[in-house]
Amino acid sequence: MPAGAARADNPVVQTIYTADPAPMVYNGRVYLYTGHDEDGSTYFTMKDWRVFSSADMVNWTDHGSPMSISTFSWASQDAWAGHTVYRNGKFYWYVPVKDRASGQMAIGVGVSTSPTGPFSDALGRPLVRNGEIDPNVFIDDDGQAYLYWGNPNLWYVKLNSDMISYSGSPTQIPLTTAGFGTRTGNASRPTLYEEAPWVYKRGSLYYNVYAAKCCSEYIAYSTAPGPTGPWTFRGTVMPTQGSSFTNHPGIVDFNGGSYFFYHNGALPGGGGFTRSVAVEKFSYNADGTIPVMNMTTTGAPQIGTLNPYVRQEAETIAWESGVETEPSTEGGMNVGFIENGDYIKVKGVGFGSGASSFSARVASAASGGRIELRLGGTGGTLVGTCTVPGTGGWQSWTTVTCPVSGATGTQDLYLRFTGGSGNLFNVNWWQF
Ligand SMILES: [Ca+2]
Ligand SMILES: [Ca+2]
Repeated sequence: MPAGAARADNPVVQTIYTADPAPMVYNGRVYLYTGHDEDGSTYFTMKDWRVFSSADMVNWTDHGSPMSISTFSWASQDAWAGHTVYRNGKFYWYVPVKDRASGQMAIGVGVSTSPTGPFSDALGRPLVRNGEIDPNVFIDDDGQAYLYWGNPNLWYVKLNSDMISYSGSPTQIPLTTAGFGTRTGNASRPTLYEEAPWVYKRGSLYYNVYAAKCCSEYIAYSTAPGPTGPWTFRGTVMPTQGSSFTNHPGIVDFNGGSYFFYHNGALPGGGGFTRSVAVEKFSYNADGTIPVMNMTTTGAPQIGTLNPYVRQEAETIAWESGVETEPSTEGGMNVGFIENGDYIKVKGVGFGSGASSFSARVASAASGGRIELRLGGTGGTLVGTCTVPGTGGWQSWTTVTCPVSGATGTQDLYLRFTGGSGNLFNVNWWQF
């Protein structure tokens, strides 16, 4: 990371490349479901999906990969853009994957009783298969659920209340220029609709936000008086920006604000096949239209502060340099691949009248190192240093504790890791 990037909060995740955001609000948190571009990818080489969550929109907890291509025994590849919804105590994750038998793209459904999974195949076969992608589910006020999907067409079908079967037949939404704008120079694609529908209702108005034109894509939207139309083209949400030739929308309201998720190629090594999810906060105009937004490195403002006096996962990160995450034998994820000079930024930590000690759950198959606790930057005020010993294994966990002084008020906390060469130690969680 360049030094200036430490002040940035977009993209949301820096440990891996993420794409195709699908945010979902549940029980006081935003759960962010994404795809995962492999490092160095030169195509949409995607093998698993990822989940992150946040209560404050800036510090995001990594929940790892609770669903992959191997979840669907009938699928061969292409863990592409999905969408998760909650209904009747279960979480349903609709995803496009390649059906091995037919070679066609199809829509599968993962199901779990937890928003972070693990997810299993709800059907053992595709829910629907017509070679098109990008599923999105909307549950209307009357309880009727709709599955939308499609590229190059736009389809919907009415889901039954079990969310894994449907009534009637898949139906095309007419792609008219009145509904979806006019594309020039492509006789087979006369409207701007390209892919990635995101349908929701606000007041009495139905919105469909989608990737427009190609390539490069931008984000446009249409509105309608009902869930199946007739749609009216409303214009641009986000212009073509950000060095990825695709984009993908996801919109939620959370804690009184509205948030627009998208992706770009903003991380080092980023591009059209190595994308990263980002987020902007916005306000609807008085007439219900969506303002035009630009990609920023600032991201959304923080909601409240992070409480350092309860256990916080090490994989709860606003920004980082050099670290990665992996599944922990103690459950959830841990931070690993920590080398000298790597750091984690945790934004807006509410120390209040002051902290007196810091504990961390650590493991090291090497000889350990040190965790420097700094405020405001990697070179900021040092308020404590914890020494991590070798523990005999990368998953052999112990808790270390060290004194802290001078940590008061609300601060950006930097966990700066120091030591010798190579990987130093892992961290599962911490608490002041
Ligand atoms: Ca590293
Ligand atoms: Ca953890």
